[in-house]
Amino acid sequence: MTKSFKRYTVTAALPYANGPKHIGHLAGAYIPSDVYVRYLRLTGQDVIFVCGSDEHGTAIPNQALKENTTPRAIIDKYDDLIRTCFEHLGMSFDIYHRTSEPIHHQTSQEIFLSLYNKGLLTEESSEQYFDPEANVFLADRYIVGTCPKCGHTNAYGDQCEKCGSTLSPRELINPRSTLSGKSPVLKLTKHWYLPLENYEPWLREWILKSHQEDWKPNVYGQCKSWIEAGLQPRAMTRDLDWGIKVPLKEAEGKVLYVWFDAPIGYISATRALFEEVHSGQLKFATPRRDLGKASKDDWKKYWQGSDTRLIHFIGKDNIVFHCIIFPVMLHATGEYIVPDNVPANEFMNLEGDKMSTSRGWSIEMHEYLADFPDKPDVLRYALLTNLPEAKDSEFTWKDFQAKNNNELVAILGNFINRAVVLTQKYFENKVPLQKNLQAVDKKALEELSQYPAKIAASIETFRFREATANLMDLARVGNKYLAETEPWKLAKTDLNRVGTILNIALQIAASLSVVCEPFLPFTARKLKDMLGVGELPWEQAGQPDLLRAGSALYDAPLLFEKIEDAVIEAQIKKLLDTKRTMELASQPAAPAKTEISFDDFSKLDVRIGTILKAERVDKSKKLLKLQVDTGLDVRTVMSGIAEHFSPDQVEGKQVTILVNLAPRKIMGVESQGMILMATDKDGSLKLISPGEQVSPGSVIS
Ligand code: B3M
Ligand code: ZN
Repeated sequence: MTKSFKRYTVTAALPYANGPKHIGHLAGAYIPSDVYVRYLRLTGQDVIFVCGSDEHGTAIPNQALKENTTPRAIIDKYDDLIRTCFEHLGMSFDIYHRTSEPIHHQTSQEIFLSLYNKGLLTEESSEQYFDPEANVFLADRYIVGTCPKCGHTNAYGDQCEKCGSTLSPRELINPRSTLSGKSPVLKLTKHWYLPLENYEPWLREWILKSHQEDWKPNVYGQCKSWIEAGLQPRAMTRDLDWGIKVPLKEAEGKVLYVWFDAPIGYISATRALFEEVHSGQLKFATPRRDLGKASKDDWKKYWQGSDTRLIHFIGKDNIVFHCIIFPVMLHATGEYIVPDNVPANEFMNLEGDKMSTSRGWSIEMHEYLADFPDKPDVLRYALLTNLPEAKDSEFTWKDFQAKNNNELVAILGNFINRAVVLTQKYFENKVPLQKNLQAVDKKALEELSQYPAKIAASIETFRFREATANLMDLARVGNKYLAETEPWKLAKTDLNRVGTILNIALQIAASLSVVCEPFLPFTARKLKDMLGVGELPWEQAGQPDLLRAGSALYDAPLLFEKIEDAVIEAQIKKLLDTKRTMELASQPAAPAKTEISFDDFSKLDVRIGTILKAERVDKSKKLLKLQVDTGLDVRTVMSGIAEHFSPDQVEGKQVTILVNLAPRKIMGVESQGMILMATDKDGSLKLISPGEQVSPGSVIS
C-alpha cells in the first residue's frame, strides 16, 4: 500500500554531546540523510530536516568525571565541536537544536504527563544499588566490580570492557561505588514503565505486516526478533541528577530516561524551528527555505499530520529505540504520527578493525577537517561510495586516496576541466552553438536524459551507494563522449563540429552541477559558478539545453586535486600512533611499593651525570659499557640498555645515576653505579634526563 504524502519530516540521530564524533557516525546517519534531504528540496518537496545534540543520560556526567569538569561544560564543549564539524561538512539541517534547551524539557515533560494522565505508564518499585555515603542511587556506570564472566576486577555495572559482556549491576561480584569506593546497598526505588508488551499486536500490524516490503532487511529483521522475543516493560525514569525532571511530585530526584527524552528532541527541535522563524530570532535554526508566514503551531503539521512522511536516519545500534520504543510512545499519545521508514545503516570499520574513539582507532570529524579543510566533498564521496547499507563496510586511507585520485580527479574533475578549457581556448569562454547532431551526439544526449531519473530512483529507495555510482557514471558518459569525438583534433579542420561537441559536453556538465548537489554540495556550488547556471530544480537536469549558446562561462578552478602517497602514509601513521598512546594510557601503572622512611630515602645518592663514551660489550646483547662524568669522577657503568639504544644514541646525553651503589663485577668489568631508567608500559626504556642542561654532579633530592 503506497500512501501519498504532502510533506516530509527527516531526522538524523542526535549525537551524544559527550565527545567528538567520527566518520563512522557520518556514514551511518548523517551523510545519507543529507543527500536524501537535499534531493527532496531539489524536487520541490516540503521538507524539514532536524537534528541536534543529545545532552542527557549517564554518558554526559561520566565524561565530566573523566575530564574533571561539570556536565554543563561537557555539553557546551562538544555541542559546539560537533555543530561546527557538521556545518563544515555541508550538513544542511534546518535546525541543529540542543536537548538542554527549556523547550525540550517542556515538550518531554508534556509527553510524559500525557502518557501518565492516560494511565499508560505502570509503576514498579525495585531494589537498586544506593551509595549511603554519597546519598544517591548509582547509575550502572557508577558501579564497578568483578565480571562474573571473565573475572576482570574493574567491570562496569552495564558492561565489562575486558570481555565485552553486557552486564547488569546485580551480576557484579563485590560491587563498589565509584563515588565513595564503598560497597553499595540495595534500596527500594519507584519507577515508571512503558508496558511495551501491550503494544505487540499494534507493532506486528504496523511493522511486520505493513513494512515488510519497504523497510531494509537489516531493520525489519531486528524489529522482528525483538517483537518475537517477547516485549518487556521498559523503565522511562532513572535515579540520576542529570536530566529532565520527572514532572510528578512523588518523583523527586528522578529524571526521564535519556531514551525517553532524546527522540522527543526531534519534536522539540521542530517546535523551536517554527518558534524561531516566527519570532524572526534565529538561534539554532538555519532554515534552508522560506517557511513563509510560519505560525508557531506549524510544527504540528510535521508531527501530527497523517499526510506527513516521517523518516529517521540512524545507525544500527539505535534501531529498537526508533522502531519500537519511540513509536510506541508516539502512538500511545494518540496524537503523533509514526515513522514511515527508518533506513538504518550498519557500521563502518576502519583499516580492518572496529572504529572506536576511546581505543584511538577512528578518524574524528574535526581531525579530518583540520587535516583536509578544503576537502569536505572528498570525504562525503569516499563515505558515500562505501556506505554500510546492507552490511558493515570498511574505510581505508588507500581507498580514500583512490576514490579521490581515480574518480573525483580522473573522471569528474577531468571531464569538467576538458570541456571548460576547450571552450575557453576555441570559443572565448562562451557556450558554442549546437549544429547538425550526429549519432554519437544523440546517443550522449539520450544517455544524459536518463540519468536524473536513475539517480532519483536510487535515492528514493535509500540506495545511496548506487545513487553515487550512477552520478559518477554520468561523468563517465561525458568522458567517453569526449574520447570518442576527440574535439581537440578537429579544431583546425571543423570548428563548427568542435562547437557542437563542446555544447553537448557543457550540457552534461550543467546537469552534473544539478544532480551532484545532494552528494557534493561544495563542488556543485563551484561548478554552477563556473558554468553560470543558477539554482535549477532536479526536474530540469538531463535536458539538452540547460546552457544557452552564447552565454558566458566563468573562472574555472580545478574541482579536485590529487592526493599524494605521503599524505596518506602520514594519516596511517597518525592512526597507529594514536592507538598506541591510548593503549598505553589504558594500562594500569605498576603497583606501588611498600612505604620507606625518609632515612631510607636519604641514603640514596642520585645525581646527574653525562655519558662521555658508550661501547658495546663482546658476547652481550644487553650491555653497553659507559664512561660517565658524575661530577665526582669519570667512572665505568655497565648498563643493560643495548637493546634499546645504540652507543651513539646515548653518547653526550645527560642521565640520572645512582652513584653510591656498591660496585659489582659484570662480564668481568667493575660497574660503579647504576643509570636510572623509566620503563614505559610497553616495556620500552627511556633515559631520565634533566629538562635542561645542568652541571654533572648535581644532586637529585
Ligand atoms: N544519542 C545514541 C547515539 O548517538 C543517541 C542517539 C539519540 S537519537 C534520538 O548513538
Ligand atoms: Zn568480563
